[in-house]
Amino acid sequence: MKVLHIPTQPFSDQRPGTSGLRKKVRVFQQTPYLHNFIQAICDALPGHEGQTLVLGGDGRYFNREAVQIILKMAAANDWGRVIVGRGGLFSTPAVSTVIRARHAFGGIILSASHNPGGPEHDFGVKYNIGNGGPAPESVTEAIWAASKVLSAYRILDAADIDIDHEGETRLGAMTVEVSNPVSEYAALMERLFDFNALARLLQGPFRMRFDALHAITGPYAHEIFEKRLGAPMGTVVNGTPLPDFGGGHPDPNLVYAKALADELFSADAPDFGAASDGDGDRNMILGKQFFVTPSDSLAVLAAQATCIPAYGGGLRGIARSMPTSQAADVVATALGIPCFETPTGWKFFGNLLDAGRITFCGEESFGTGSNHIREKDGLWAVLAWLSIIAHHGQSVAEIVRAHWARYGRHYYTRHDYEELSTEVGAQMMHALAAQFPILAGQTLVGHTVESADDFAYTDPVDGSQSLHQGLRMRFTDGSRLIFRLSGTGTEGATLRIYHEQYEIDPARQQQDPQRALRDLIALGRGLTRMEALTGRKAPTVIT
Ligand code: VG1
Ligand code: CO
Repeated sequence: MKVLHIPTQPFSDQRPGTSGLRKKVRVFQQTPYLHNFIQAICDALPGHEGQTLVLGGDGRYFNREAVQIILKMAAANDWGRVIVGRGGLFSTPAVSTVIRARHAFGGIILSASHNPGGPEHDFGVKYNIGNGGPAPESVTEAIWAASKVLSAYRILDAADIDIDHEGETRLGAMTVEVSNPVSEYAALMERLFDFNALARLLQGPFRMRFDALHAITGPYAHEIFEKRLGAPMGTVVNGTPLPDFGGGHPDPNLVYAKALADELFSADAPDFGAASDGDGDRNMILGKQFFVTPSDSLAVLAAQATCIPAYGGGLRGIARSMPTSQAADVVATALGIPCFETPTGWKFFGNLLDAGRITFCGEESFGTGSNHIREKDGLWAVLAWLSIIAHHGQSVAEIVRAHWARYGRHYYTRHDYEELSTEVGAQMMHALAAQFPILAGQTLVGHTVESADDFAYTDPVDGSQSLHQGLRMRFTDGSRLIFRLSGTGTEGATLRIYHEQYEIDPARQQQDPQRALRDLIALGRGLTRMEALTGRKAPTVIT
């Protein structure tokens, strides 16, 4: 088999965003768009020769074709072994698990996560490093730099490989190992959680519904909840991964997981509901007629961590992304452990986890995780919640209300304005930043501005700096209003506005967040001049 050196021209838009490179499927389908990016990854990784790469994706449209191209390019770029999930499938947390368990050099995840799939929608490629986590900015910037100076890519002239049967084959000098995408991950979950206690819960009168939204967690959820824990068949719905996710957004929130939300808010609701996203790293937690905001979820899990065997010794520290509410900070203070505030994106947690400075971390965007891997982990969060429910014998609502009564409630909502024009998005951020220096000390809608700044982060472990990570306003009463542009979209710009307000009085903790936060919401719209500039009267998505 011959290694072909195919001449190519660089593309100018291959800079990875918050989580890998995401583009429309039709962009990736145009040879050599994917080829160039894969070559850039290989070029940016000195020392990968002879090493192991883990490869798989969330099953979205173009997954299988991309796997074949990457296998042939990996062989031509001297990787020693590729561990590919059967059918080309792996969830993001499973890739992280396998990288760590097999001491791989890194992994490639094919997913655009919660973005929709299908010929008209999105595809993505993400590189993870040897700790199992998303490549840090130093690596993503090196990949981008490599993509700009490509003159050729290398690919083996070979037939497609059978990726549907487990076992080993050779591709040139490289070994291809087709492996069960679920087993290593499920085994890790069995080590972390008390599966006997969880089985007792799920085999009793307790009723649970897990909606895999036709994305990657279906096979994992069937195996863990129904097979290993003995939950009744039918506990997991939409469990077969489909290339277009059945036409929906594989995004676990009240808007896109509407069928699940409707069921949990119905008269005959099950006790517990959960969903995850395209690549299985996000989670949404619902109780009977009750929605848990992701920021609260992190705080509750941290406060209750010792209910779970793997965390029985307590937590070293907690980290949250900057726009995530400060509910976790209050718990950290009570526990006497540090709490870190990082920029948005899981890659910023990697160093803190590796250094043993944190045990749990999370993001307001339905992401929660721990030091068991280096990615957020949807099913882990579900198992953690079930463990707490089993331990206390209380409902989700009772657990969260008791948490608020003890630590205070952080009312929280995020409003997304999707598909603005890139120019308008940039203009709004620019105009906001220009107002910021004069805001401190002013009283707006009843809140006095304590500080207003452009968030810059210095990694406490390696000292690396990341600038312009979002515009944040902090008020003297602890409220916050934050603005940032999304780094995962593929069309125009998405502006996210995050609102947070602290309520210590239990008598005032049962309001609808949209109502409790209405003044801050109006302020955010006013400061961005949303309606004047875009005509938009309401956000596209509220979470
Ligand atoms: C969004 C979320 C962020 C998350 C990222 C990747 O990024 O806000 O918290 O880490 O998606 O999640 P952005 O830049 O669009 O706000 V996933 O599940 O799409 O890998
Ligand atoms: Co995801």
